Amino acid sequence: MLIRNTDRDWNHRLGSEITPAALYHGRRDWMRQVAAGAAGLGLAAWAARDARAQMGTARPGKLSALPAVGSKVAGAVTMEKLTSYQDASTYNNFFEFGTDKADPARNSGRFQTSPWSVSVEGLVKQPRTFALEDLLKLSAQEERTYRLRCVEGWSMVIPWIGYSLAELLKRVEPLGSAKFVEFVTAADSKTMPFVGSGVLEWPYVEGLRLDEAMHPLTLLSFGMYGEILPKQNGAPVRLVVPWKYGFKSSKSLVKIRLTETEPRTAWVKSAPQEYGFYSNVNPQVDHPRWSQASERRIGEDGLFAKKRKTLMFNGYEAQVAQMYAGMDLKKFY
Ligand SMILES: Nc1nc2c(c(=O)[nH]1)N[C@H]1C(S)=C(S)[C@@H](COP(=O)(O)O)O[C@H]1N2
Ligand SMILES: [Mo]
Repeated sequence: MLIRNTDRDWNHRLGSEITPAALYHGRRDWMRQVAAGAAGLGLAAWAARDARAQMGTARPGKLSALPAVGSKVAGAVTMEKLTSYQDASTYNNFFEFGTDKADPARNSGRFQTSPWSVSVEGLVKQPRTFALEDLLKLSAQEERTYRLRCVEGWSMVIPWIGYSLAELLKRVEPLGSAKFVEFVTAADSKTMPFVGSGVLEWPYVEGLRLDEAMHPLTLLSFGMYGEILPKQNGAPVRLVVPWKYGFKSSKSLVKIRLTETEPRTAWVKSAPQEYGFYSNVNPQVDHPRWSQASERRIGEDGLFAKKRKTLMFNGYEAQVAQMYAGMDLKKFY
């Protein structure tokens, strides 16, 4: 998967700034007060956001739809130190905007995220197209701090904002014949410079089994660090599936389709021998070209920083292992 895990990549990050946790939590307290007093969802901020640059320092604006407390979903909170906002918004994979980690922040400025809608279709009783404004209000938003482990061997800890995808799927009433969910993402060659390139087949398509999609940890996310998602992180709405390799977390979603057969995902199409449909984080199953036993946490990449051991299901084993009982995880990787 376009691997560029060279030392060069890591060395330029040595000087990266770390957002002090206290600062972040102070901001959240402030937002809590704002949220308590505000009836709306801060839609003005969405409109204003497009006017700003996306170069890491410019922020997309507040997302005033936070809950009073953290997540109610088991496993959605971790005590681990947060990755800095700066790192999380400038070291990205979003191949529609380029293959370098810095490309998505650099090249996504022209991408339009408003107006936006997501159609939910296929094997459902109530197919429907949701305007972003309606999606935002569909369910109470929670803050969930998840680890995200990229298949390339790095990880981050990010406080996402959103609600379980299950809340949306329940509204459209899946039919008994639905077994999988396909996620189709934006592919606008006018504003996404690598759409049309041979890097992948476009649009970027991912998929989950229906029970995985309905699992409470599977998050439909609109924001991070108390703010609207930056474009490079998948604005205006993306998935976060924390027990799977990062590429399963599709960004800038436009269509969700329930199907009977396993969706043909972009990575399975481009390199089936390297990427399986399941792609659960698994330190015991090597990628054909490298080990998955350990990872580097972004922001801890000093010369003497130790690698961390990668955890089974990225540390979410207690919550998700049951879904794979009896499956040979070496075969269904
Ligand atoms: N549409 C789309 N979604 C995508 C990708 C992509 O190239 N296109 N890259 C994936 C990969 S490989 C990873 S690791 C995560 C990275 O998410 P982040 O940049 O918010 O950390 O997004 C995933 N979602
Ligand atoms: Mo990734």
